[in-house]
Amino acid sequence: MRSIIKLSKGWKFLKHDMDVEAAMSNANRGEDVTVPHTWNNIDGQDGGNDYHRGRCWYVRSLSSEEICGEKVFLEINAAANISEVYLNGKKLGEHEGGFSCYRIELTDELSKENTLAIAVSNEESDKVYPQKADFTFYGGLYRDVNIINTPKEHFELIKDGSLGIKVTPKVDIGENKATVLVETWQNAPKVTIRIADQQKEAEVNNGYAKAEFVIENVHLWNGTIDPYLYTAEAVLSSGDKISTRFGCRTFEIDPDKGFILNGKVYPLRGVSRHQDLKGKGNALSSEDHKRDMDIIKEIGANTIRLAHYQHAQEFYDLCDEEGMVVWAEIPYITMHMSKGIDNTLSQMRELITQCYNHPSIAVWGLSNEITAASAVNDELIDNHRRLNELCHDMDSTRQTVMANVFMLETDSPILDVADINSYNLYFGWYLGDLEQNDEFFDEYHSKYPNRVIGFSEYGADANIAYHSSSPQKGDYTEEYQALYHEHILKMIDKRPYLWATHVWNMFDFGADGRDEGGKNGENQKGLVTFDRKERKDAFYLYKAAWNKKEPFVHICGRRYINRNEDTTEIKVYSNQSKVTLYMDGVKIDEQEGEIVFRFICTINGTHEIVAQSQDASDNIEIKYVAEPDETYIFNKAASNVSNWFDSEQLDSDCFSINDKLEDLQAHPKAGQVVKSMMDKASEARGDVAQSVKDNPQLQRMMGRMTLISLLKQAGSDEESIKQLNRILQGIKK
Ligand code: GCB
Repeated sequence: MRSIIKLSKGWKFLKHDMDVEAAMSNANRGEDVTVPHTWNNIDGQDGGNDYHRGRCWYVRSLSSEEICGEKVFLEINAAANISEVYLNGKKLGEHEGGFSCYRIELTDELSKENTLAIAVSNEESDKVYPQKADFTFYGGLYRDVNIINTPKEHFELIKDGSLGIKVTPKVDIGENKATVLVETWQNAPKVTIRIADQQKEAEVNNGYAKAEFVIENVHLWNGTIDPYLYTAEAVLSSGDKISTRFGCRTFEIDPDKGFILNGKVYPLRGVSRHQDLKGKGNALSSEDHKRDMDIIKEIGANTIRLAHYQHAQEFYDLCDEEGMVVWAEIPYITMHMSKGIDNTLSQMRELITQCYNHPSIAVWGLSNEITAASAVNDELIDNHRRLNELCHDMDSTRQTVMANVFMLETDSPILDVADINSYNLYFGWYLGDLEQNDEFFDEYHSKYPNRVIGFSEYGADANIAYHSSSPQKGDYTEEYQALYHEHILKMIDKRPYLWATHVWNMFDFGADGRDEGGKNGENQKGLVTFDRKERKDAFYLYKAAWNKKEPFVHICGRRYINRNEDTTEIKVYSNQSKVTLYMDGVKIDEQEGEIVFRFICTINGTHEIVAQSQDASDNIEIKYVAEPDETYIFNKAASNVSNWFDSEQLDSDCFSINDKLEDLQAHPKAGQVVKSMMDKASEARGDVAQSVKDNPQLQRMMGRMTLISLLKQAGSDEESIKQLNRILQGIKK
């Protein structure tokens, strides 16, 4: 029999680097912690990019009840980022990579008294990914640590964190049957393998065995419609037994039709997820994972990009159970490291070994925005080729993909490596206009009609404290985020060839390097806040479009209470076809439509607004105020500039900051002014400015933006903007 014992209590934590002897002798002075644990749950979320990145220790003794098997293994489900395991002071192993499971056999080293000491480090490294990315690299033993006791004859546990069992279903949709290959690894001569009501005995050769089964009248794993799961089980005569779930389905991806599940077009529309939570970091409980899944189900998504690394097994399990189609990936992100090639390969090997049986996973992601801070050269392409081959060698059933940064030229040779492609675009947020998203995909699709393309990231930050009736890019209001997503939702709808689309991000997440939008340490592109307590308006936009099951109406702007205007727009998102609006009990209007319903109300005091459809209703309170509520404005300077600019009389024969960069650059004098301004900015911004200079795509895009929008984006101060405008007004067009 196998027993799995969770080592959650009894750990002493030492937040200092030291050798193993010192860790063991100082353990009693350590802090009592329970695992899952991270030491960055607070400092990794408060901004300043100054969270503790070091080598720390977890020490714990093992009781004789815990180590009761003929063979004893330690299972670490994640140790971020690099870890070393010591038993009674002797080093038994180490692991590079903070997101996958690994196991170490303890049997031969066990004594009467046993002390386990694990050093875990999230220090900077030039060979283990991730090192440069927009999220906090929480350090710690942040997933379960277990002891696995087995009989002498047992299934494989060590190699790349193997499950000991691999299941490959091949489905014939026309014949309505599946051929299922089950492979197992063990140190026994024979194995019994079962699926459904069938059982086979298999001989073991060199530790390897296999059996093939045919399932007639196969019950398909059919996405969110019917995510049916089978179980495969393997047993040894020693009593060691393992099981895994699997699903029978076919995935195809077509350049025109997009994603096809079990022979039917099945547009993948969903969200990305990071594995962290306000106050807890990445040390999540099962309830936390479950709640995330419930929220993703509520929005009606049918796909999740599990970014930017391997997630907890229990989350992939939830995806299997709920029918989510998953994009799984390794943290090969932002910047290639010459010394990190082996690490990309080992993280991919572990990801595929450990996640292979999940029916939800459709694609393996090779990298994310890897050309953001690295040149496309032979080494980068070669690293991707090796990853791509590894994926295909290990898994002949799934395709590979990359998530590319917007400034990567679409004719770059790196786009030929993965089977299919995807771009992360933020037009309408960081740079450019919303319509540029549409144009990008139209151009791509007409230029490369035979290539599969998807939209792997898009989003806009919103702080739920900020509000506006005239939302604008960069204002961090809940209203701009909602408008942004309204545009993208329509854009996606008109382009069914997009094989998958993923909102960045389902939840706000920890990015200690960020201090912006009125919050420190958070990326606020989530449709839901970091603590999961508030769903932003944009959440309901998608819910209205995707969730067909639960009738609802949602009135936007429930946090935008104080309104400095006599007439105000009330916007309702709903999956119903008719919505009636009432103010203070009086019917204002009734509208038929889809998803977005807009009403105008005249206000003069405090009002109760009610939206009603046949099966649902919602209500909010708003108030007329004589002065704008300053707490709703993030960037007061930028809003001052806008107010000033609106009231300024501009000489339209002369240039101004309202002109597009490319028009200014084309004029000898105005071009000179802009160039000297940009050179100054370059000096101040180093890296970023250099990559803008070297990038024709980015330059073209900036050329189409007005100078004022670029200045606002760059956070220029009010006085310099005004001064620049005065200079440009002195130059005749
Ligand atoms: C990206 C990255 C993601 C960031 C996101 C952002 O393209 O892939 O890791 O968090 O942009 O919000 O800037």
